[in-house]
Amino acid sequence: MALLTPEDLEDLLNKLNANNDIIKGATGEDISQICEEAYGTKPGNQKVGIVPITAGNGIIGNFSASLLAITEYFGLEGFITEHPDMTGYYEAVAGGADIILMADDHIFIAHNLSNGKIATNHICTGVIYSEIASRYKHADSKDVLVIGLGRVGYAGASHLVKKGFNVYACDPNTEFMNKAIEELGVNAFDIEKPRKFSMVFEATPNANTISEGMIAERCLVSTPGIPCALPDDLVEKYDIDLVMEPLVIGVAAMLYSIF
Ligand code: 2YH
Repeated sequence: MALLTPEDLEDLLNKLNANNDIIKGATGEDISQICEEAYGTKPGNQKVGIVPITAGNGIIGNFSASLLAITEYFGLEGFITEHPDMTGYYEAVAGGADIILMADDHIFIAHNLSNGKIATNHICTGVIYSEIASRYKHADSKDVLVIGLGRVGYAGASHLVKKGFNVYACDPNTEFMNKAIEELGVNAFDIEKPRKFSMVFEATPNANTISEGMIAERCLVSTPGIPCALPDDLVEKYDIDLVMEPLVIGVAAMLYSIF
């Protein structure tokens, strides 16, 4: 999985506002409303403790500060612990945190200490980006294309199957592909035989995974992937509603899923 860089996290709330406008135009609802409906929860007066983690590649500049900005954006009080790792965890709990946010290179979790619920960023990101795609108001059918069946893509494909969509999926990894066919019953999308979709959920760490043959005129592409899956010229040519943002939408889903 790609690690975020400090540059990805610059100007985060402006990026969120731009995406929220697109989400609202494309689905009729903004990210808070979609999270509320998807998880059946609302923010309360939870206090969020953010613990920087030094393991592996270490602390990412802007990461904890971004989590604090997101926490506050959704109306919650938060704080970043002075120390990282175990000492920070102790500090967060002793400081009255109801929810702990922390990430190493492999997993990013939100843990609600009051109700015991725990969420991972990869599952929540898959669920919320696929949920956004599935709400496209100009959709021409219940067919959705999922590109990438790693941890995020699989979670999104699973969510869409449960919601009753016809999921077409592709991944160059045949093990991932077979697992999704056997466990979820997705249809294999053959890139040699292109067909056009009005809803696309993309979850790969690669650029240009979306080609002209896959997208309908006027479609919604929902992707947490960095870099962007969609070549710039296609966004204009096909009048695409592109939802793409590095952190806030996934973290919003994590929080709502554990309220
Ligand atoms: O970026 C990551 C991982 N790729 C998981 C994110 C899932 N989209 N982890 C962030 C590491 C943060 C660092 N340990 C810190 O600053 O605390």
